[in-house]
Parts: sequence; C-alpha cells; structure tokens
Amino acid sequence: MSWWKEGVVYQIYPRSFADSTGNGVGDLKGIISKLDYLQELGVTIVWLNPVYASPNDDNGYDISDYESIMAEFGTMEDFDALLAGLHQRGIKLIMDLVVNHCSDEHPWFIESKDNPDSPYRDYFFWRDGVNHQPPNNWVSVFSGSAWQYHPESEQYYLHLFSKKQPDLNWENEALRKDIYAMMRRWFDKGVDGFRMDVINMISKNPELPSVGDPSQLEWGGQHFMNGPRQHEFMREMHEQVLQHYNCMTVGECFDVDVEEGKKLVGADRKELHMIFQMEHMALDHGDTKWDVQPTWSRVALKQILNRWIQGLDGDGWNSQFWMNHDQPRAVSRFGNEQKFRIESAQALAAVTLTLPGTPYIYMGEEIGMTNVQYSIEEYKDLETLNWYNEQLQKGAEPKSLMRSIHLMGRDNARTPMQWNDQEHAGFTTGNPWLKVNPNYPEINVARAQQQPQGIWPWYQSLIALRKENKVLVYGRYTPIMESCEQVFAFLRDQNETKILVLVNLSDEKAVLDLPNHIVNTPWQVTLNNYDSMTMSELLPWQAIIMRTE
Ligand code: TEU
Repeated sequence: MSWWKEGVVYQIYPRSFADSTGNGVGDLKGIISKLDYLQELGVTIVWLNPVYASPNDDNGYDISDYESIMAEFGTMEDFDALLAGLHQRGIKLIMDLVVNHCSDEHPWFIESKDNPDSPYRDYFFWRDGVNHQPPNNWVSVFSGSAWQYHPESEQYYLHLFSKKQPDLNWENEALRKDIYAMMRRWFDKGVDGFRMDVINMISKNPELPSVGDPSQLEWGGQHFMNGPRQHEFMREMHEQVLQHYNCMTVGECFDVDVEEGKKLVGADRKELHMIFQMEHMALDHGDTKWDVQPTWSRVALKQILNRWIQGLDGDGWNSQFWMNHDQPRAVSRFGNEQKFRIESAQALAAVTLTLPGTPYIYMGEEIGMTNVQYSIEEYKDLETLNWYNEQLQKGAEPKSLMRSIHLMGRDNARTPMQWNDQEHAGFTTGNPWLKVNPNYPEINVARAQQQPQGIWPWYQSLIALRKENKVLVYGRYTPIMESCEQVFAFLRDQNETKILVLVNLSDEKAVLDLPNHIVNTPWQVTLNNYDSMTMSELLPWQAIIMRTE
C-alpha cells in the first residue's frame, strides 16, 4: 500500500497560481493562502513546478541554485511554512527536480566557463568545433543549434534546451554525488518526492555524434534519449537517495515505449515509481507539435492508454493526465470548449480519475479553464517565441504561425489561475506577468464552486470517489467497446466490488454496445453529469460511473 498509488495529485505552476505581493508574479505565500482550497477539493499530493533560484529564462527550469528559493517566489521560511501547511492538511509535496541541465548562471557553470582547468569544466559538455562549426548537428528543443560558442575558451557547450540551460554531464561522478546530496537535503527537510524533468535524457552517447547530414540541424535523440547509462544512473540514485525515504518519484519521459517504461518503473527495478509517458500528448501532432491535426482519434487514445495500463499491470504503476504546464488546456484540446465546455471537462475528468494509475490534475482544470488567443507580443514562453521567430525568418506566414500558437503554445496552460470575477481574476492586485484569460468573469473558481452541476463539484466528487473506493486504485481493469470512436468505457473490479465507467468523448450521442453481463448487473449510479441516463445511449460528453457490490 503506497500513498502515491492512492493519492490524487494537483500540479501548481507557482508563477501563475496566486500572487500575495501585488508584483504580478505568483508566489509561495500565495499558495499558502489557497491551502484550504486544495483541501476542500480533496487532493492529497501537490506537485510544484520549480521554485528554486533562477534567472527565469525558462520560468525556473534554468536553476542557478538548487538549494535556495527564487526571490520572486519568497524565502526559505515561506517554503517551510508551505510544507508545514500542506502536511498539517494531510497533503504531500513533491518538487520538480531539474538535473538534465542547470542555468548558465549556476556557480558550477560560471566556474566551468571562466576557468577551463577547474574540475567543474567536466560537469558540462565542452567540445571543440569542427571547421568553425558546432561539434555536431543536433538541434535544440527550443530551436537552433544545441551548441553555444564561448570565444574566450574557443569551445562550445551543449544545451539541448535554451542556451541558458547548459546540459549537465552525468558521466562525471562528482556531479552525480553533488546532485544526490542536494536531493537528500530536500528529503531531510521533509519533502515527499520529486517529479524529474526530462529524466530519460541524462545519459548521452559520450561521442556525441552527428545524425544524418552533418550540414543540417537534426534531432539527435537517438544519442541521448534512453541513453546507454540511463538505468545505471537511476539505480545509483535509488540506492544513494530514494530508497532511504518513503518518497514518490515520477519521471517525465518523452520517447519511451512500454518496454523501456517497464525498465524505469518495474516493481523490482529499483529505479522510479512512475513516469509520464507522453504518447497521447502527440495524438494531434503532425510532423511537429505545431503542425496541429484538426481531429484526433479516440480509438488511438484508448489504444495508447490501454497499452500502457496493460503493459505495466502487476509490475509498474501508471500516471494519468490530460495536460501539464507544457501542454494546451485539456478542455480546449480534447474536449469542446465552445458547445460542451462543462460536460466535456467533466467527461475528461471522469476518465483520468477512474483509470488505473495515479491521477494528475493541472491547476485550473477543475474549473475548465481554456486556451487563449493572444497576439504575439503578449506571449512570454521562450519555446513559442523562438519558434515564431525562426519560422518568420524562414518566410512563414504570421497568420498560420499564430494559429499553431493558439492551439499549442505552452502559455495556454500558464495564464493566471482564475479565482473570481474581480480585476485580474483575483490572481494579483498588480500587473500579471502573463495576461489573464479574458473569459475570467465567466470561468472562475468562485463561480464554479456555486454551480452544483458544474465542473468543480464534479472534480470534488470524483476525488472523493477515488479515495473511498480502493477498487479504483487497485482493482482489475477491463476495457469495453475498444473499437468505438466515441465511447471510453471500462470496468474496474476487485473481489465483489465492480465499478463501471462509461464516458462519451464526442459531441454526438453515442450508442452503447455493452455485453449482456454488464447490462444485467444491478448497478447503482454514483455519478452522472446529466439528469437522465440509459444503458443504450450516452448523450454528448456524458459520463456515468456506476457501482455494484
Ligand atoms: O519539458 C521537456 C520538453 O521537452 C518540453 O520542452 C516539451 O518538449 C515541449 O514543451 C512540448 O512542446 C520539460 C519541462 O516540463 C519544460 O517546462 C521545460 O521547459 C523543459 O523540460 C526544460 O527544462
């Protein structure tokens, strides 16, 4: 029985949650002021995006000191108060661990740059160029070459993300020891676990070879995704740190298949508890994420999730989510924010909170917050801005670029939390760092909590249901109607208890084609987001959860 299996996670992007000072940036005291809110919702674990000292090139994912708090967010005393306040309410805290890279303003990097003979030089990937060109042709996730030239030492350093995020060299044992010691200090302070940023990118092929045509920028993933020493490093981290604490770990992992996933989370592997597999986040991608496909397949979605659930069954543990701080708003992307905002947000919630695996709710999902359509000057995210500028230079049409950004840009998830219909949605009394979604008079927490049939109480009920029914945590999972392009249906059962989940993920009515033994079971309806129901048809985005002993 592990608390992280039974828990429900709520993700907070601190910059955008609640501002206590009026400077327009969310902060730790702001989060403290909302702890009763979290308790009322019922979540039992909070994941905080990075709150460490950072020049904020990538909103805290560029860390300049792993052991102090970002000045904009408050102080270490505030952090201690936050942790204590969560624990008093029976809520655990997991932190972001960003150790594939740090900031170019971290003392390790400054030392490595200013003093090539220092032992810190080898904490990073410094290499000579080739004919006055970068050492290889890898492209950065945030556009352009993954190498930055440093004229003083006449070498380049590797940065798979922005040039202010130099990659750390995990081949170096002293670096690994420093990271483990830092993690232990956070655990000793009382934090309950880590969400590990791009953790399957830490082991690079030490030769750092080019891919394909060396004169073209290419994604070098084959040389650093799930690299040669990945599992060795994970086991070492487990042995030196994780095994000593009653903690939770979840690794963010792009490009893993179930086989690779099992190696990371298999029960006897001594690596991680969970990963975020990202396959369903690509359902609407074309060649890149910006090449958005207008429709996505429900059958494909179910195939992905079922493959992971069945693949890890009895061995590893899944995590379930529709979005995070890098993804568009769930209701805008997978639901229908125009015609069925409430129903579709409820339908999506019903799926994540009843599938096997730990559910993750991203702040604002519980009130059905939506994407935004800003002009380019209003965006802050470096991924979005770099891509826009790069594409413009290549001659792309601004209009089509904006269409992609409106659908896919990361700032969709990062607009301030909408608390009420006051100015700036009650997020700040000052000037918000990122513009508040103009729909806040209609979509906000205060209002959502007053709507008995709305999204907020629905989340509250689902969370309570999961806590009260361990069958939803530990029970067997049997998918139903797998080839149906509208309905996501499944059975959870344990001993005599059965829970049936029927969710219409479409704008049209859906015919229910259920096996006889299910139709003939004496179900009691636990949750239904419409007033009526039948066993033969679901209304658009209808979600029904039924139970029997
Ligand atoms: O994200 C990893 C990552 O690859 C993302 O940048 C992702 O590809 C992209 O956002 C999808 O379009 C993690 C963090 O979650 C993200 O916020 C950071 O920017 C990134 O790592 C670098 O630390």
